[in-house]
Amino acid sequence: VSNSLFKDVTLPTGRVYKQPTGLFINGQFVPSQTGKTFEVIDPSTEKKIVDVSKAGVEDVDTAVKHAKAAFEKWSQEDPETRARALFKLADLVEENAELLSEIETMDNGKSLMCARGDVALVSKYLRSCGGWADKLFGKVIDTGKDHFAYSRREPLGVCGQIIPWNFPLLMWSWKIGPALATGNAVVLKPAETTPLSALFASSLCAKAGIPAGVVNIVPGSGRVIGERLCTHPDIKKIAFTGSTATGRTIMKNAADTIKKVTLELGGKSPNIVFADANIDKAVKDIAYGIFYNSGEVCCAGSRVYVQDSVYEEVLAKFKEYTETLKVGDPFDQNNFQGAQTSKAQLDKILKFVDIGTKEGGRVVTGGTRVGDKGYFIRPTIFADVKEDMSIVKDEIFGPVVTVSKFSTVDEVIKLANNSQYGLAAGIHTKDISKAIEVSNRVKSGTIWINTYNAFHQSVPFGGFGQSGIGREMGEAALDNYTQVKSVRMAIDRSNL
Ligand code: TXE
Repeated sequence: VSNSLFKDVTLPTGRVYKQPTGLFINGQFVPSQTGKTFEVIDPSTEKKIVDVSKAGVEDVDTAVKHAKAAFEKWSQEDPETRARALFKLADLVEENAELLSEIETMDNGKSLMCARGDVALVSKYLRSCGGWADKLFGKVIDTGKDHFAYSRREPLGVCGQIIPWNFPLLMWSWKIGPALATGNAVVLKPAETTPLSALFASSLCAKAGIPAGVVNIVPGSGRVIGERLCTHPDIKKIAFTGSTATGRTIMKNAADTIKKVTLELGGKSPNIVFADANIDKAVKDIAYGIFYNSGEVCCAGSRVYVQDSVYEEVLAKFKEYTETLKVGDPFDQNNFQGAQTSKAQLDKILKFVDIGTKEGGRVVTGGTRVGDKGYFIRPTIFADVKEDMSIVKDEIFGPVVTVSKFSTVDEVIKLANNSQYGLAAGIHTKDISKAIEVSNRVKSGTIWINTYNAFHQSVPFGGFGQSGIGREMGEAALDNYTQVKSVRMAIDRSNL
């Protein structure tokens, strides 16, 4: 290990820490074989934080080789050993929670409040996965008196995992947690813009008792090493979170080796406010639904539908509340919203605002960049939108929401389902029957009633339609990382 791969980084809080900047392969931080690196930028200041080693195809191949060897032992460990390691890793994340939150805020631009929420869920989720490790049950199957039949759940092998930049550490935990609990080994690629928290957190693996080679982290290009993960013959499964477009490419690339594929993709989630809702609470929920994490949330409630009799009231209150949300330095706790993650994302969002205006949408508030240093944008509300406008159809992935009117339950269900996506939906009403009826008929993987973005480590999350395949968190996540083996034995009565 080269100590030069651990760099002193000063966080905006003044705290100095050692950031691992190498590839994490077989329990060691190592430079890439080509020696190549890439810059990691702080999106709030546009300044370079550090250079990180850039993995190439050959580094992925090395990581897979070690992961394959490590899998042979790890998959044979007692479930209790795997549980203990995940519990310990959860404890270590908790012990380092403030540091990890600060790293995440610096690297992603999200407010410190958001980052703290993420890190809290990371440790809860890892602990929850530890709890599942010794609860992988098969079934005894009655196939008649002449045989004994049962099923068992076995791990897949080496899993390739590709994660995005909006929740870098949380996605690291959603990926490695269930994979390790079920006895797999992983090679994980963080997003190019946000590799720091996953590298730091993975450095805690050895202390947690996770053997070298079980977790490998390879920062680098999606098109180069992301593709290698999808085509490598020794990788048995790909788990991906990111855009629907890249999800399609991943499925195609994984096809030749018939990899198991799970995908958590984009969304354009409807958030429905009925006239009988607690309006003041609903207004806060729809604001939180879209502006939380600077709108960089796959399940963001980006299409708000308001019942006609309260439309004007909700719109006025939504505007008023939104204008109280401060944008700026994510380390300043008066600010609700930090920076967008990258220049590319900022430009994409501003382009959508421009398109929305040209299409005839009315900007009720926001729509502009804040300052000229750092990728900050004001929370933006569009009204007077039509269903066929691209700002209503396409995922913007920023703090931009459209508000439209509806009158009946049937109408709003039709509007809600008018999307290729189906990740989440929100329903705000005091009427229980209405809430249940609408939640049954809206086609999405998660429904939040009188709340939004309300994640829990035990509740499965994933998409209908083009929002994805498979479910993360809860018991459902175990299915992504296990395969069923059936055993049937003849009963020999000749010696009885
Ligand atoms: O996403 P990509 P990008 C959406 C969001 C955003 C848009 C573009 O709308 O504006 O996608 O963001 C890796 N083979 N979401 O370009 O490409 C890449 O390196 C294998 C929604 O950043 O999906 C990164 O690690 N991997 C989403 C990861 O895929 C490839 C979160 C995600 O990048 C690859 C992120 C390839 N060919 C973006 N190309 C959500 N649903 O949460 C790229 N990657």
